[in-house]
Amino acid sequence: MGKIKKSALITGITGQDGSYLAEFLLKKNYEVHGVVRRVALEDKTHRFWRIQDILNEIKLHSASLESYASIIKIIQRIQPNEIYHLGAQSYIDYAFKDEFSTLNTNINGTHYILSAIKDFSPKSKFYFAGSSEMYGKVLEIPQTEKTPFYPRSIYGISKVAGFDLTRNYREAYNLFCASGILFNHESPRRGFEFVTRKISHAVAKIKLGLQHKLELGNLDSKRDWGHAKDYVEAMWLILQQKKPQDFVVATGKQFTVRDFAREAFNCVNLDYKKFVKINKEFMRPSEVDTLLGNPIKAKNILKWKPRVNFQQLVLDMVTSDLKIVSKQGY
Ligand code: NDP
Ligand code: GDR
Repeated sequence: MGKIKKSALITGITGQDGSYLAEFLLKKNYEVHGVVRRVALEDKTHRFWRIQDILNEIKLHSASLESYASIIKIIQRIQPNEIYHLGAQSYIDYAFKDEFSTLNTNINGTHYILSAIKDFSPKSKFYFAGSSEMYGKVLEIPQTEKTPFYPRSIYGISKVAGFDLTRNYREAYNLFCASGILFNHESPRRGFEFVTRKISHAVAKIKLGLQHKLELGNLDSKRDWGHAKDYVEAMWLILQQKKPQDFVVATGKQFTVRDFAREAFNCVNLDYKKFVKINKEFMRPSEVDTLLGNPIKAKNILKWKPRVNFQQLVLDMVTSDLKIVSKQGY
């Protein structure tokens, strides 16, 4: 008799991380389930671009993170071994513009899933997508699992609440609930609204003569950037531990937005200074100036380390966008 397959449920499976995680788990022979919004099911071509190649291998369920009833139904029916809660309103600039729905989706969505696990599937292991944005106006450099949080946006506040809920369900109900505190991670599948993809996509268009300038906000902001493919492996490792614990997942190296732009333009032998213009519209009301993680705990306990460095990440994104723009013309 063959080994029984492990099952995993991913919220946010249509997003950058969800799509890489689904591929990673399929390779490990998991039965992969994904939660998607009903609107996504109605517009598969646009909404499923990241999971197009694996659509036949995964099972999709429509539910809303705003509806406890819809979440219960899925968790009760599947009783997955592992639940990766990645679904969230994740774009910080947008969170400033629509605070209420960001809080509603990110906090209630997390609470609904935890509560459904407690009542209907207490053996499911739960992963929460925590974020370096929780450190916000950093109180220590570099940031570790012990650094206090000081969020600077509604998004950051919602993630601190999700992190606290996760810890509370772990401690109060003895469930396997753990958070990864992931620093920025990017890839050719990054959404176009985030600064790295905005840059790599613009570089491709400028190189091909389809765009002439790139408008950005704060070029001095510093981030610890890794590759999403490496980071989804850390999520899985966190749920393979004997006991649930929280981990910082980062590269331990820091670069500015300017460095990213310089490197991306260098990939196509252009000078970023000739194309990048500052537009105050892209500045935030309260900025997170600097983020730098210390991934030593992940290194020692999870035996995890990033494989892709900053230069390789930038090259991967620019190369991919050059191919896409050459083919599609935009
Ligand atoms: P994306 O923005 O690429 O994906 C977000 C996912 O959440 C999408 O599948 C989206 O679905 C879904 N979603 C958004 N709002 C709702 C909603 N109201 N109801 C149901 N689903 C919803 O994010 P990433 O893949 O980059 O990030 C994954 C998670 O990790 C997020 O929680 C993010 O906050 C967190 N994180 C990300 C980091 C990063 O650098 N990438 C760093 C630290 C944390 P749809 O396609 O239908 O819009
Ligand atoms: P971030 O990512 O806010 O760190 O959140 P983003 O790429 O949006 O911003 C990074 C930094 O770049 C500066 N910046 C600009 N940002 C955007 N989007 N557009 C611009 O034109 C621009 N110019 C400068 C920003 O001010 C900021 O300092 C990401 C998300 O994935 C979150 O969900 C996740 O939790 C964190 O990373 C860790």
